[in-house]
Amino acid sequence: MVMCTSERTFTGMTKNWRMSYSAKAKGSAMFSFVAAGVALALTACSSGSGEEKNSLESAALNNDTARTEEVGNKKAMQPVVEVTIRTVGDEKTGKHYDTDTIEAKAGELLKISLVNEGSEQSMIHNIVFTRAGKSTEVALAGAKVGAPGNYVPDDTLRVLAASPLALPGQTVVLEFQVPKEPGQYDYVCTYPEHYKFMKGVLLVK
Ligand SMILES: [Cu+2]
Repeated sequence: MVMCTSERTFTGMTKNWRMSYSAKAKGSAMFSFVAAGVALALTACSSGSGEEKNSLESAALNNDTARTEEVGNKKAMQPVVEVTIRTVGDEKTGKHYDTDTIEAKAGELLKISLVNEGSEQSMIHNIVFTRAGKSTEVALAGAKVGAPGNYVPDDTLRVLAASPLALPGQTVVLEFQVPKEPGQYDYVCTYPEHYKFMKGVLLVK
């Protein structure tokens, strides 16, 4: 497929774009970008090879292929890095995360599994990633939001990503894209008063 050189280039560009987008919007909106990219790539290729394919039909026919490629390329081009963090301790022994530093590469997809190993009823935790030095402010704002808002303020300037609440014995998962700017970020549990003990640093390199 010598004549499809442009397809390869174009598809590559589309995939990168989709990936940077995927952290914010999973699902159909994202997939439509992929489908559009495939349609355009096929059109570009067809015009070179002389085949006459309707680009929309091609997109429809290749939906499954695109999805497979999407999964395949996601693995090949931007793996999801999985990290497990446990919350240990209780009111008496002191509650904390089992790690106070997470290292990540700029822009990578991070899948955090938060395992709540607490047993007391008040051992309700989450993990919220914030801008550097903003974890206490975010936690205090979260406490005001209260249970209806999962103790997370609606603040996209300071909050990078937030997990659901994990009750004692539960595990919750948070997947997000690490900031592209290397540097230090914070994470904290925003359940009331927990920020004093449950916090750490996300080092992006
Ligand atoms: Cu907590």
